[in-house]
Amino acid sequence: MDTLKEKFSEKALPMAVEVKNLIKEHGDKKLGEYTIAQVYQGMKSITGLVTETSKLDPEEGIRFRGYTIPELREKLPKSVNGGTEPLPEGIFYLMLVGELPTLEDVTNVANNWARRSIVPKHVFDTIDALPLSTHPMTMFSIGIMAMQTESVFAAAYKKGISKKEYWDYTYEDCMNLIARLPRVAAYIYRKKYKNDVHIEPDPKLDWAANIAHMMGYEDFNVQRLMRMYMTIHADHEGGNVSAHTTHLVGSALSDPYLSFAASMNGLAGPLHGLANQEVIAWIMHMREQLGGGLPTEQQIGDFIKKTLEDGKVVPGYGHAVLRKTDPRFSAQQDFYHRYIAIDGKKDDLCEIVQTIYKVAPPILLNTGKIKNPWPNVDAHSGALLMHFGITEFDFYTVLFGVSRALGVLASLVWDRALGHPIERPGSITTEGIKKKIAAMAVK
Ligand code: HAX
Repeated sequence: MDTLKEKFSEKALPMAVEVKNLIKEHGDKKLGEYTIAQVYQGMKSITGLVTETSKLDPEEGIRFRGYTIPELREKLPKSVNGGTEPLPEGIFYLMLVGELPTLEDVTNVANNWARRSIVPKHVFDTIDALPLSTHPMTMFSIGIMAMQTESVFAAAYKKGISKKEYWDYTYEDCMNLIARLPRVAAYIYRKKYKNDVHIEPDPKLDWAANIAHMMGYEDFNVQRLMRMYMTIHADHEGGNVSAHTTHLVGSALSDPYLSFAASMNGLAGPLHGLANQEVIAWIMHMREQLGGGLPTEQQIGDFIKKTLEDGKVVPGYGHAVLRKTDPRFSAQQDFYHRYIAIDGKKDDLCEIVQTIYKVAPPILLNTGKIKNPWPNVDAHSGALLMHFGITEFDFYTVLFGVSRALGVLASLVWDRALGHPIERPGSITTEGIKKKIAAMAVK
């Protein structure tokens, strides 16, 4: 058994017993009540899931196992080659076992993933069979599905295994999948945008730096960005579409490949992960309409108002849970000011992102209906990638997906270890709701 798996089993297996007892002793206690509006409007704020890896506070933002993003940028181990941003191997370790890793722990995870990183040829052949015009997220999801042939969980289940062993095979699948995703993502990138000329992984590089390398970017600042990007996008508690889908599909004992591919189809929606591509498309459209150059505050304000008048959403703004500026947005702003906007240098697109941040919130607030007028993670990420020459913005959600694997797959291993059952919430018809309202009026 590898050291991480051993450490996980030492934590998770006693906790599985504890959770069973907790349900037995306290299972009938109430956690809350909910309203008709919540049932119609996406179950917002109804606590209906247990997720161990992270917790989202509406005012403060995400905490991974209790640590905020600024704390993690400081405390997680960095690359020994002059790294200043956390290695994503570290946040995976933290989410999986609940402890801050040492540099040695992180190196062990990196070596573990490197050993598992070979992608079978038929996965590339499957992607190659798609028209080049296929959206990168569709290619990504199909690539993950093609890899399902490798599922050790599915193979073991077919042979017949005890429930007690589910987590073990799930762990193997999740580790293999995380190890292989960078290669699949980079393959899609090079196939679509770089004449189908591919770059082999560099065994000396860490997981995130290897993504940059295989995409064709060797600049140290791109490695730095990729490490931060992969860390901050990793998890956002359990109810968001990608995390919840992994959990839901996994609850049917679908293996991690099936569960994760399903979640990527959710991440590909414009109200979720695709918003990072939409933000850049929206800004480009605005600049095009204005004939190029740096738009003024007034022009940006007018464009936001026009977007709203046209019945469209302003991408990168709003959130189903957050009610303040997303700390993932602030981390990226900090990255811009720390590494790009130095010695009098400026980046036009990043500057526009800062101006939108000034102008958009009061306009959105003024609509009287948007609950969160502040930027989310997607408002900034594309501008940083564009700065470093990664201009193919319909690819951005794939990068988000590679990072999101860290959180949702760590959670899936926990789901299997804690023996979470199949998910099956109840539903009601509008007729049924009307009857309940009538009955309440009589009382
Ligand atoms: N622009 C215009 N209208 C918006 C808006 C925005 N940025 N955010 C919310 N609204 C609207 C909603 O569409 C809704 O309108 P209707 O009543 O006419 O249906 C109303 O305001 C109330 O919505 P809400 O309660 O504030 O927001 P929701 O929880 O329903 O939705 C969303 C949250 C993130 C989907 C929403 O804010 C949105 O569409 N934002 C733009 C897209 C985006 O940036 N998505 C990425 C979110 C973060 C993420 O998951 N990243 O992966």
